[in-house]
Formats: sequence, structure tokens, C-alpha cells
Amino acid sequence: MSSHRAWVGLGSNLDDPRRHIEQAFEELDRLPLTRRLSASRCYASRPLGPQDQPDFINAVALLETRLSPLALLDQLQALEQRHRRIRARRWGPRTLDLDLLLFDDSVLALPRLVVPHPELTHRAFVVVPLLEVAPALTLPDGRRLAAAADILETDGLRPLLPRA
Ligand code: A4P
Ligand code: MG
Repeated sequence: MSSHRAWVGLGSNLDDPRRHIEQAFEELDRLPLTRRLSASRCYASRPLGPQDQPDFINAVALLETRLSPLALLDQLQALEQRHRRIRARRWGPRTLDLDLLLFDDSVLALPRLVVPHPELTHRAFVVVPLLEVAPALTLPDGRRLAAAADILETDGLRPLLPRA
């Protein structure tokens, strides 16, 4: 089985969000056939979508995995469930949201999985942490993320200091 590199976006805005993100970093490292190679800082970000919800904490992690894309998605969804994610409304509050952003240079449009994540280059809370960890990251079409990203609004985004 060959090994792959997968970028995962993490988001949380309920019930001590930073704790959910930091715990998820550890859990990602323990997924079957998978280890975590790196992680960004945590960023506070203003909610995209409905504004009557708390700010989010967002981060990204790079995984090395021998799982297939769909098997990894299954694992990410199971992990969301373990954080008792409440899926009440689209773009609404959640305890843990895990998005598969990139999987090697794969381009997938399956009913359950679209990769690269369609919103990837439009969201500062994804692009900024990705560029923090991998400034030279390229997309499957060969473009550099730094050039492809349209970061319209970064004022709402601030890195959190590491916890003592
Ligand atoms: N799915 C397809 N492709 C993927 C992929 N690449 N990664 C499917 C993960 N899942 C993927 O997702 C719905 C379905 O998408 C899944 O069943 C999976 O098979 P979901 O997580 O259940 O639904 P959702 O998250 O409520 O909706 P959506 O459209 O995925 O929302 P997003 O894009 O996740 O955005 N504001 C800030 N500041 N920070 C945030 O993190 N997040 C959201 C949610 C809104 N506002 C935010 C943030
Ligand atoms: Mg999602």
C-alpha cells in the first residue's frame, strides 16, 4: 500500500473550541495507517455564514496515510462524531468540523467527496494556516497556493499564542 499526503482543515466554535482542535490534532495522529506530520497554529476567525454564532478556531494538519481518500473521510467523520458534533444547519455552529482539503495531487468529484475542497482557495482561515506550514504548497493544477488564493478578508483572523 502506498503512502499519501493529506491536508485536513479543522474548525470548531462550540464548547471550548481550542480544546477540540488540540485534541483532534492528537487523534489524527492515532488514526489507523496514519500519522500526523505537522500542524499549524490555531487561529481565531470570524464566522463565515450566519453571524449569530461564536467565532471559530481554525487550523490545518498534514497527514501521512496509507488509507484511501474515502477511507480517510470515513475516519474523519467518525472522529467528528466522537466530538458529538451537532449538525443542525449548514454553516452553523459545530464542535468539530474536519474537511479533507488536499490528497496528494488527486482531483476527485465523488458524491461524498470533492477534492481539492471546493472552498479551499476562498477562505482565509484555510489558506493562511496552510501557507504557514507549507509556503510553497502547490495545487493539483500546478499553481502555487500563494498565487491562487484570493484572500479577501484577513482582518477577522488572528493566530493564538501557544499555550503555556
Ligand atoms: N464532502 C465532500 N467533500 C468533502 C471534503 N473535501 N471534506 C461531503 C469533507 N467532507 C466533504 O459536510 C457535508 C458533506 O460534505 C459530508 O457528508 C461529506 O461527505 P458536512 O461537514 O456534514 O456539512 P457542513 O460542514 O455543515 O457544510 P459544508 O458546506 O461542508 O460547510 P463547511 O464548508 O465545512 O463550512 N467560519 C469560520 N470562520 N471557520 C469555519 O471553519 N466553517 C463553516 C462550515 C462555516 N463557517 C465557518 C467555518
Ligand atoms: Mg465540512
